Amino acid sequence: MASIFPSRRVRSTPFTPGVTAAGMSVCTVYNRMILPSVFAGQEEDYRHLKTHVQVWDVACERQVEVVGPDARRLLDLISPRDLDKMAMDQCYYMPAIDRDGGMLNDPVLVKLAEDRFWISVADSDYLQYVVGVRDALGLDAQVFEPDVSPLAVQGPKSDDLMARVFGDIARDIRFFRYKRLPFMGRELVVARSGYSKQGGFEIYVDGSDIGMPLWDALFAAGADLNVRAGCPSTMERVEAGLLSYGNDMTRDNTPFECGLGKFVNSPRDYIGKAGLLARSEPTQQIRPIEIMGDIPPINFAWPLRAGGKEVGQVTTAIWSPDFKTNVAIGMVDRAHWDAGTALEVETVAGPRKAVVKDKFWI
Ligand code: THG
Repeated sequence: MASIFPSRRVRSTPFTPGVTAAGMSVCTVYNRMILPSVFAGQEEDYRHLKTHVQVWDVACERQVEVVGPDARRLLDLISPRDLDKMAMDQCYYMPAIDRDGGMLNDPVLVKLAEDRFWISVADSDYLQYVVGVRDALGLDAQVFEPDVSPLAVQGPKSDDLMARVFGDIARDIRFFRYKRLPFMGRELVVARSGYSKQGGFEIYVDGSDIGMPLWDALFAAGADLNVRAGCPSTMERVEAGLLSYGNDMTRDNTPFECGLGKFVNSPRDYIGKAGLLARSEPTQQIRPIEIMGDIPPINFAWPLRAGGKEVGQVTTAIWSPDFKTNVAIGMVDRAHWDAGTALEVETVAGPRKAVVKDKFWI
């Protein structure tokens, strides 16, 4: 495959010199920004993530900042999740929907002040939707993309590495909460969160200029912890059932179909509430799927069949070194979604036997 032609349209990140020097061998584009995909090798990266600690350039998780007198009103209009109990130091996984309940994004919402939020978006132009709602209603809030780039520290030794750079106080951060911790004279939002189930943190690096200094500080402090550059691992995130917008769900799906119904609890009259609640009994839903035999890489949805009839699609599939089988995420029709149901998946390399699992692997 060819490499990416350099241009201003495909953005580098504050950490690009770091990931380049660390041997990024494959990358993708996410929110029009470079996202590393592989360093030493998919399986080696996965094993290292589960054993040591990695630093991830996830600057492509861009922030949509909403600030001003009507910031909370704007959030209440677009959030199906009840924000009333959201604490000042809290992060919420939040389905973002249109008026019909179709998923537009699945961001992490960060509450910075009563009148100031970051929407940490997945790969879609959600900022434009938020601007559209604000402008249609004439709300008094600014909506923009600040110079803030998340850097994730993930893996079982994350607490040890973070304590060395930010002090033992980092160990006290609770899941999906954050503290403001100083680095080079700036207060950075440091949350216990991240796109893996190996434990870890996300540092919202406020100002590109301190990106490489922070990168270098983490690597200098973690040499004996075997810290390495890493990136979200498809193997690990499918084992964990972490969803990828654009892969596992699109605007064609509701949060209920994605198993995100527990995040639909706002008592308010948000945009799309009626449309969404009318679809609260889904006829298809995301399921863990095991696939037998050798499978090729997946770059489009593979049809799932039962008795020759299409009953869903596999949206992500990959070999799991730990479970020694192919793990997958699929969208499956109700009549076939029970655990234990035998299906056939039409891969590009031919049909394979598959089975619906009762839960994800980790
Ligand atoms: N971190 C931040 N921003 C992000 C992502 C992230 N933006 C893009 C993308 N990832 C958004 N998607 C997800 C998907 C899953 C999770 C976070 C963001 C996640 N889910 C946990 C789970 O499903 O077990 C926890 C959910 C919960 O209990 O609240 O972490 O990774 N900053």
